[in-house]
Amino acid sequence: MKILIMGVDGYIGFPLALRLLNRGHEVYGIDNFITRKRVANVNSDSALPILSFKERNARIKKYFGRNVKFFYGDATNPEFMYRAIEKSRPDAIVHLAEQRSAPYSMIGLKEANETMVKNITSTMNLIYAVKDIVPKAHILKLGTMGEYGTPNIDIPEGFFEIEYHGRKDMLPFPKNASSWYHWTKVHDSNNLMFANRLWNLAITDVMQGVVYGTKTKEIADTGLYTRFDIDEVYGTALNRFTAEAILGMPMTVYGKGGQTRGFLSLNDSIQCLTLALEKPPESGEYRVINQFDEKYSVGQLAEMVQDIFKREYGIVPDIGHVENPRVEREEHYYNPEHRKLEELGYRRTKNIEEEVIDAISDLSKFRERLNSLKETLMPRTFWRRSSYDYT
Ligand code: USQ
Repeated sequence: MKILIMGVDGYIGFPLALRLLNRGHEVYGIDNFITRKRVANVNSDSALPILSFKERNARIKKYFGRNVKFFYGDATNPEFMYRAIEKSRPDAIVHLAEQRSAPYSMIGLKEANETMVKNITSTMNLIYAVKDIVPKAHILKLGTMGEYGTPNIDIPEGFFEIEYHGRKDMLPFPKNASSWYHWTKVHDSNNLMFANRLWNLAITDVMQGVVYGTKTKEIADTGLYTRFDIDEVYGTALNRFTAEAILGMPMTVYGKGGQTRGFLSLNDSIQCLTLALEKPPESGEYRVINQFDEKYSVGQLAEMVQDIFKREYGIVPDIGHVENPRVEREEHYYNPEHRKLEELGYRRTKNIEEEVIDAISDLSKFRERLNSLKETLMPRTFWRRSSYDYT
């Protein structure tokens, strides 16, 4: 299959390219390296060293015999998107090219607007370019489990049957996100659903949980590492806890720590995306997949990291309960369904503890680098303080 990955330089995009090449697909990629710039702007960097994309692509050639056919450009530029789709004429496009940090979107009005405009525009550009150039292509769009929020009832995969005043219908499950970033994904989902109704586009909207880990089976040497962010803006819960414990710093559990989410290892996220590509929806179908493996509260994850350190290294890292910078429920019901991936053939590769041990081993090779990121760990982006910065 010919597959175009938007955001091929990112945490998920890069290892996805390796997997797809490994499975014999022809891989095209788009990126404008904005994540590298945005992370540098908050005085941070990937905790694992990563090469420039040019160097990475040379390394890919060495291991896979072929490399990614790369287009440098911005997915929010419609001319660029049309050109890239026209030149690649893909069978499927994976859209991973959005601003992906909830805290970044909550820094202030500038960042909120940037996230709104860029995320929604890139998806609209993709929709129109596919409709006009390759209307049979499969759009695989990365949404988030955070679109649903934390309702006090079970969460279905996209749609549910509801009865109201004696009549029934199958309707989209109500969305209730808790950052501007997560709301952009809700708006994208609405736009994709409508595009499907208008033009019969084949779409998979992936509601992905929080991804953790450093490894996939194709990451054969340090030159193929994917980025790994641990700062308060770009790092996510379990990856941050792992790095904090290595550094001997208290793990930053926000508030009561009862916030429960769906989690998935990087390797299994790549497995799921590959399955969705190789088993596409019917022509004209809008398919929603809840993509996570197991649910945990952040408090449980910190305890798990603590147990691993105690057992494997005889060290007991602290769990620090810090003031929660976010506006979210800290204790709540959480029961999302996730059957579709198993129906497609998904099976977990390693358990969560094995993945964390692998991550500790990778990160420990770069202690100095980790040390240099210490200052970026404590939360500084407080949801309620978000405002317009005049400077
Ligand atoms: N949290 C902590 N301590 C930390 C970091 C986070 O307790 O040091 C808590 C947060 O308060 C939140 C939960 O962990 O309750 C998840 O936060 P996160 O930063 O790990 O993940 P989130 O902001 O939700 O966003 C991440 C990705 C995003 C993706 C989303 C999937 O950055 O791109 O869409 O996970 S999900 O959470 O299922 O919506």
